[in-house]
Amino acid sequence: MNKIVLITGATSGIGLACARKFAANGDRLILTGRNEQRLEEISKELTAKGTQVITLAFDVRDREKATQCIESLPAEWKEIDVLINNAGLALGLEPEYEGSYDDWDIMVDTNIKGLLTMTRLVVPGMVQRDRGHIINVGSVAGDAAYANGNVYCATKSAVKTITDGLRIDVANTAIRVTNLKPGLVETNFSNTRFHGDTERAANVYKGIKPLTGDDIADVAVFAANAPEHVQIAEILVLATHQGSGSVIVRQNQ
Ligand code: 8X3
Repeated sequence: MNKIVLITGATSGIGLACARKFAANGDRLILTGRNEQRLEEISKELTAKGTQVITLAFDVRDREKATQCIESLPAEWKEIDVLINNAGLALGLEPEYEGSYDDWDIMVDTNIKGLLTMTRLVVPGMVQRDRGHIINVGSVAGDAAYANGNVYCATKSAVKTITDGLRIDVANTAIRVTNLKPGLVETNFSNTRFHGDTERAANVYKGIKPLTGDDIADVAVFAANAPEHVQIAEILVLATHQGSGSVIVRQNQ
């Protein structure tokens, strides 16, 4: 059935891949992100292929703007079937005792508090309708800390607990809650983590075939389209030569 899917952080990486895959699946999309121009370009691309798209430009850290944007949706678009809490980022990869306060604030405000804001804004309607699905993009980084990952790993660990908590709190409804945990995915992720140091970012994917945003989006589409009695509670998706968050076996190195 044609669903209304809201994707945060839809302008790049896993979010953009989800936008394209859910569009191809015949769904209607509400795409959110900070970059209004990119949102418009993506909307044009998908609209040209027959997808109905609404774009909302806001930063999930801005609770007031997020609230206004969700409230501004036309009545029929407010009936969101799938919320994909994808907006999130890693900033920095250094020992915890040397980390940047600013990087920490941005990660906590986006990965944890932004996800909570979107949940708080969208899920009450789902509860009222007794229908819906929340897919939170967690990470293998949330399963166990890896060297220098400290605060980023902690935010993804929080995503796991917040996702589990929500699943428990809506277990009396038909709403499903999924923690989708990617491993090594080649997107802008490392470039952002290293504050634009492209060489350092490229090294992350050297000697291993990483996952793509499409690989993760395929899994999101699968989870969202599972039969109604099937709740994909948690999925860990790793690159084949990745054993865990910290074990990556590189070829020809
Ligand atoms: C992204 C996966 O292993 O680079 O969350 O932290 S990892």
